[in-house]
Amino acid sequence: MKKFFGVILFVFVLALALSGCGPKKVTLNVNLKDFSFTPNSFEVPAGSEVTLNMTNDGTVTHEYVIMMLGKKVTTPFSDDDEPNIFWEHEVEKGASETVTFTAPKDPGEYQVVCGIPAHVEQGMVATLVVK
Ligand SMILES: [Cu+2]
Repeated sequence: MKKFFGVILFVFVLALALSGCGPKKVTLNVNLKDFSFTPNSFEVPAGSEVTLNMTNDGTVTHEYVIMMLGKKVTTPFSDDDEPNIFWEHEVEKGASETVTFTAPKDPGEYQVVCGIPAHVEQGMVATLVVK
């Protein structure tokens, strides 16, 4: 009987794997510069597994900071903005990194900024559209 349930479980797991009902996977590329994101608009399916290829072509460290839905940075970017961060990653000048994160489950437009002091003010703002 134990073996029977083992087979059932195996078939179930196999069906789940083949049906592709796991999270969608998407890849985004972004170039960080002094002081912009290229591109400056990104689109991902809600809840998807995002692979983000980041290249910092600038002369200083830059960040990719996703704010929570409905939250925008109040310049200057400071401690009061920290609780409103959904996800963030920092890349040193001249470096390239590939990182992954799970996209928000709620559709909407999320503000993306660089959290290094004065970079938002100089134009490091983008949008992540979750569909
Ligand atoms: Cu920056």
